[in-house]
Amino acid sequence: MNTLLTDPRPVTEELDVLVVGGGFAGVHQLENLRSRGFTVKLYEAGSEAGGVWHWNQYPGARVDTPATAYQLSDERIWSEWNWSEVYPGQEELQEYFRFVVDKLDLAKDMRCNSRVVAAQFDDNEDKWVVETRDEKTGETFLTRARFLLPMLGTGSKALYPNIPGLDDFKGDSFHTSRWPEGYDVSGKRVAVIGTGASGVQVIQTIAPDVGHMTVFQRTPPTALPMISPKLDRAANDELRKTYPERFKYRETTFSGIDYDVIYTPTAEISDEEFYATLDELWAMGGLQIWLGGYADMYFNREVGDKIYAYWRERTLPRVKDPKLAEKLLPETPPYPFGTKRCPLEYTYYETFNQDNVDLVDVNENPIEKVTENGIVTADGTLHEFDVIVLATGFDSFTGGLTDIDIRSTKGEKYSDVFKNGVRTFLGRATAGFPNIMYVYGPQSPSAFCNGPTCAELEGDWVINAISHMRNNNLTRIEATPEAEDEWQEHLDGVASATTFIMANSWYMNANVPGQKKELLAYPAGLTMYLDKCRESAENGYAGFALS
Ligand code: N01
Repeated sequence: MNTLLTDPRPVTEELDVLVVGGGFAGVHQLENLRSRGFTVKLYEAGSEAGGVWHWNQYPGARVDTPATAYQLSDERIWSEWNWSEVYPGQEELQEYFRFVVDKLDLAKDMRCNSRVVAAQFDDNEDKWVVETRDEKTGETFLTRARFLLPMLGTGSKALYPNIPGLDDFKGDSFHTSRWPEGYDVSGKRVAVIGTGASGVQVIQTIAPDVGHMTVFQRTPPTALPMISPKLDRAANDELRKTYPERFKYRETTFSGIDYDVIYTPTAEISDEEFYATLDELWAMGGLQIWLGGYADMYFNREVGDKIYAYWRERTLPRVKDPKLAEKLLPETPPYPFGTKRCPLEYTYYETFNQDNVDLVDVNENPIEKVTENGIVTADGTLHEFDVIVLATGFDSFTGGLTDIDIRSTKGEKYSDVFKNGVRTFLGRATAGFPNIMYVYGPQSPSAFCNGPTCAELEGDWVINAISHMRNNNLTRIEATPEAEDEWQEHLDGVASATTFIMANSWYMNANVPGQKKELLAYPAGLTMYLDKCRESAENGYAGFALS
């Protein structure tokens, strides 16, 4: 048990609110709490704001939500910022964050290179005592804040595979989200483990430069073609006229983007109409056929299988070797279409036509161990490499929280409280952790919702709750166990009707060994979720104990 409450060190900062994390959610909190007169600071472990766009510097990192929706709705930003294309790359998003920080004058209230490592609640004061480490000097310091807002997103905790010998490798090895700045793979023998959205982007991008590449695939992705028109100043000016309407509209869609799923039951339409619609969606490119497709796919496996077959028919001709094609795009869908995230790609499938690119299906030929020189597979082959890239994803929903030694009022860690499954009310807060509220947290729409949309809409709920407390001289807000039970029941009810539960996806938390397999992204859509949040607030924050 940490002893921050009796720690003799002086408190460096005394705050109303400590925001942790400088992605979209954290930045929105900082600016809007500050403008309401709260004393607030944002601590960020990285050297600047940007969240995933700061950390994920692997070659080919690119957003796959159109920039028209993937941005803040603050007019001071969009009235001046110009996007260079519909799906901007990582560096452009980093520039965007620099622009936001500059425009809103955020830097003076941010502490970068500052990693929050522990927190304990002072029951007498209703305040969190927080320990933070300066990442440059290693020094630690204490902060006291009424509210602690961990705005950690779903990509802050890299997930490393449990492969024996990984530390023995003498070459270079790193996770995609820790790609060393400027690291060049030209001419090198490269292994990539993992074929999710990060794997697909890095594989297709480095393929022209590598000496040799072996891709270790566990589950084939259903990657969709990205079409990213360039945007000049005039195009940006035209788009600007549409932004206010788009931002309003994105609050009403299933995923918080500026297009929506099709709610028409597929049983009520002809096959002709079904496929004509798929043709239209396919022509648009991007995630349209998935997040803008027939909602039935999420409830009816047969519909998902039809879309899978449609996707496969269009993608199959791009892979020359039929055996390889069957690995990359098996005839039998490996999971219901849409229940695992569809990555976006340009040349992913053509990459495997290169003579210097191999695929190892780890289901058939598992990775046994890593040695000094490479990877040994079950068939006894030593695959020699200069570099091993771990595109193995994230401990997405709770990894950020469990990484910090935050103690509940009973002295428990999040990992203790979540050991039999995640507990939250509204994906917003957990009993035993007063005055902590999440945005984009587990059991909120999170992975199913466009980041900036939820950062703002969920974020505003938090800001309003904190303002409500100030206005009513309240100092403590805490989710009740009864509300958590009800939320769980609601989630289970919706989840059990969906095909998501049929997949071993990170949405199902199935990627993290030892954690409960459960759907941790709210599956009933953003609008229903916002209604539930509103209902609580309008009823005096029902589901929370306030004092
Ligand atoms: O991670 P993932 P990601 N041995 O978990 C495999 C967002 N994102 O970083 O599918 C072998 O999706 C694993 O296999 P399986 C986006 O929301 C956005 O790619 O679990 N393989 C899978 O293939 C995305 O969904 C953008 O069977 C192992 C891969 O590693 C989320 O981040 C770009 C393994 C992990 O895929 C995460 O994407 C990138 C093992 N031991 C990411 N362990 C854009 O906006 C794991 N795998 C563009």
